Amino acid sequence: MGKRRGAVSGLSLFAKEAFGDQLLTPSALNDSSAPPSKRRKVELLRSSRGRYDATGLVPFYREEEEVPAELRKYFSQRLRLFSLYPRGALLDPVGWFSVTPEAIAANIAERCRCDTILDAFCGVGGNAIQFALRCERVIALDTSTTRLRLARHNAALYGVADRIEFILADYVDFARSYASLLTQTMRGSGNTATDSVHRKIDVVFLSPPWGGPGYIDGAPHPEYSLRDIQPIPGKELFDLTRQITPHVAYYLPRNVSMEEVAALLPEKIEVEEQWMGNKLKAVCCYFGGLVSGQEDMW
Ligand code: MGP
Repeated sequence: MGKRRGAVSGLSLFAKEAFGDQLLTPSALNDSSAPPSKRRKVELLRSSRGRYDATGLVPFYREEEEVPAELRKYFSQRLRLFSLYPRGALLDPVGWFSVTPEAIAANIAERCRCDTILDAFCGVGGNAIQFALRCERVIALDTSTTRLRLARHNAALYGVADRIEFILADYVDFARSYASLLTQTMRGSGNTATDSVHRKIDVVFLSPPWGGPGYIDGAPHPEYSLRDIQPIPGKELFDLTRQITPHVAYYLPRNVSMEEVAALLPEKIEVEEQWMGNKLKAVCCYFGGLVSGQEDMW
């Protein structure tokens, strides 16, 4: 365990342990009821994507005129979102407004380097791809079949689809099941947090829905409250996650209430501003062994 990188091994059993028969396997993503894929004649691209190709599931925009008005601002940043966008990266509307820009995702992934990381709300895969380039195992959860398929398609463009286990699941349900499994295992074995099951997830990355692009609307600089995080309030989400691992990275709005962030934990927290050029995009809060100077917590 820990901040090492080794050879890729078979992907985890832990999701099966947590969910039992309810686990929706990656094959559930090959949804036959999904719209048929419109295959474009781009043979080189097809061969690199292979079976994960989701072309046709959502539109691939080439020109600004094709893009719905509400998405144009994001389309103009497409190369910052995915540098490989021109090779066919795909985003749905939620992906367009919430994906982490690639350089920021890479910076966060560098901080989170470890064996096994769980991306709790993977969306169209911007973070999971960068984790896969640096960690041994990535488990990516989302409740949207479409977004999981887009994430896997995008991961294939970056050559890392097979390093990520995509799971169609609600993170809150998953985390509750997993936390209860940990408690049972610890009770059964008499062990503490060093228990073997506990070691299976080193870091959890939380990039939850903030309530849409309007999170920053209103008076000049309204403060964003963690209460507005979805699907459950941000403090509850954090407390639940800390039952899985102490090492948490939490991606939050640039206008988040720092008082509320500071109140999450009586221990040291590190808040890193995430800039693109001269624009502050978001903040990432680090906990446990992800905090500089606390590496001994690993
Ligand atoms: P933004 O403020 O909507 O965009 O999102 P931008 O381009 O800074 O807008 P401008 O009009 O202020 O120039 C900034 C960043 O926040 C995006 O790049 C996303 O990474 C992230 N982001 C935005 N939303 C609405 C969400 C969200 O709901 N969840 C998560 N996890 N990230 C989001």
